[in-house]
Amino acid sequence: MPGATNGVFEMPKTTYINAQEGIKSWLLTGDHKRIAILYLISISIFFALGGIFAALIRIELLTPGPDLEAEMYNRAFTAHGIVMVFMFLIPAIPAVLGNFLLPIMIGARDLAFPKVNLLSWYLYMIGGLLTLSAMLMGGVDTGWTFYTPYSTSYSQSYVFLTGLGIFIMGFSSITTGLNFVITTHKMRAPGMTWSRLPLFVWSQYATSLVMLLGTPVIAITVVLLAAERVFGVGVFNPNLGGDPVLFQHLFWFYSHPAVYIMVLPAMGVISELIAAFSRRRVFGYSFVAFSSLAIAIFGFLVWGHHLFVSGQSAYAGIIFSLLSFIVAIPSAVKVFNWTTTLYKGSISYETPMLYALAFIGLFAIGGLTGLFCAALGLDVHITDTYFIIAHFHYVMVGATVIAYLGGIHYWWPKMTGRTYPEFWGKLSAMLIYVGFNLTFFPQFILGYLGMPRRYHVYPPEYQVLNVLSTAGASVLAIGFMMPVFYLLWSLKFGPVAGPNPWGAKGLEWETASPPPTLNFDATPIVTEEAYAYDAEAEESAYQAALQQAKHAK
Ligand code: HEM
Ligand SMILES: [Cu+2]
Repeated sequence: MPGATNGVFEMPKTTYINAQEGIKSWLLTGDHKRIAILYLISISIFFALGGIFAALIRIELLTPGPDLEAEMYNRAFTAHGIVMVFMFLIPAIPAVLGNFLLPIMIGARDLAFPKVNLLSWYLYMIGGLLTLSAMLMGGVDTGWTFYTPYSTSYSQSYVFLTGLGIFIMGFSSITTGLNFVITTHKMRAPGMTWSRLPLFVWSQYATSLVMLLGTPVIAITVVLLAAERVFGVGVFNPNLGGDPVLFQHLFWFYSHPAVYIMVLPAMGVISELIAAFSRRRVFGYSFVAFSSLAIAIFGFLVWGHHLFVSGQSAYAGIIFSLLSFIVAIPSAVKVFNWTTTLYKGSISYETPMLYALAFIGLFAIGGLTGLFCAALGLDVHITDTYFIIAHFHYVMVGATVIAYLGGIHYWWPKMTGRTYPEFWGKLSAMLIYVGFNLTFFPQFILGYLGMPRRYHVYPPEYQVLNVLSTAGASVLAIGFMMPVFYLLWSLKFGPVAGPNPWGAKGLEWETASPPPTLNFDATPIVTEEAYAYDAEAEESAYQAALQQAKHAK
């Protein structure tokens, strides 16, 4: 609302939101900020849908006996996995926060190819709606991993249509990656050198490389799957002369790097939050920046740790085990650097910071249990159990979703021009933290005790832990729903934020909230390092000393 005021700040008159009016101006926009909002809306809807499938799973597992039919259960967990991975986790941070912030953070007016950016949203929607229509027609029962030959020769479900949807969404990921890489190379403002880039931009850059190099592999894998399923071309089915393990290699050659597509942007968000709320430059900036690239590169060398029990050679197993330990090092470097940044920082505990601190703890658990899985001998016992489920939920929810929400809360005032009520923000962050741990920690124990994944019935001795998990999921669901209400409320009633409500560093805080269509009134010229909080603190200490000296005279 132009002209609205909270007594301190006024809403800017023209912003990217009201620059043009009507639905059409949104659906045909080239503005990266508007496209980010389109993604935000669609991704939130898909997240809710994935949540409904999760609820079905947790309700089934509340009791040892069957509630749903086995067939139905298979379709529910498959739908949950596909929606959450391909329609939420992979696009979430890059497409919403990356789209909105990357150009602003480097001082550019937009991405390099605004129309391609819009195209990538359409590809995402077309692919997503195809996948969704397959679900409405009856869904898929293969699991999100589509293992062959079941998926190509036996499954009676909508594998092809779902695969087509994922194939198309893949191109959305590729075009976004391309846009980000070129924008980061070509469109930085004067003075915005590589060593001054915010760490969020570095992480988006590394993620984009993985998107560009990895996604074509999943695309071709889906094509091969379709060729075998539809035309009977023997690629994966041994009866037709194919090799089923080949599918696992191809699938994980993409899908392991894909877990870094999900977590690298999250790490980028956390670097921003930790710096802003401890008022310090991120410790070891260049280590944090380069560890993103290291993760992107090493992430391509460890896919075989998903094949430890597939019959791959023992030597391959040993090497993949070793390499998997190595890929954890750059992640550990980041955790070390964030923790060190907190040391002697002047920390404040606003909502986004609660998410950042939650991230550090939960990602540590997720990453360390990754090492359990990476240990060849141990993984033979825990593979395909609830231990794996717990591991990857700690990283995908505990890290990625938490960072996404932290980022949404941090940049919400920038995106909308208004602030939300801190009390509700903090309360929901805490409910999410408690609910999340209650849901997923018991699953480590269940898996260690031998409960396999993907079954709809289980022996009664597993029930107590499953009840805890379902109870936790209910708390988690409430925590996730709360922001929908208070964020929507804030759009109309929230106090006007002003350009820099957190007093944070970074070009995005130097322009209006919400920003104008071209982001800045004049191209910014960058003269300082990223997160120059220390310089500011030194300057004010110097000024204070000067004042004192004057008084002493
Ligand atoms: C710290 C480094 C990590 C290591 C060493 C690691 C290791 C592993 C290993 C060895 C497995 C296979 C276990 C099995 O199936 O028997 C696994 C599964 C998995 N991990 Fe991780 N992981 C790490 C980080 C992550 C991250 C950051 C994510 C996601 C953001 C992730 C997501 C997954 C998923 C989705 C699966 C299981 C997929 C499935 O079978 O459905 N991991 N991890
Ligand atoms: Cu992996």
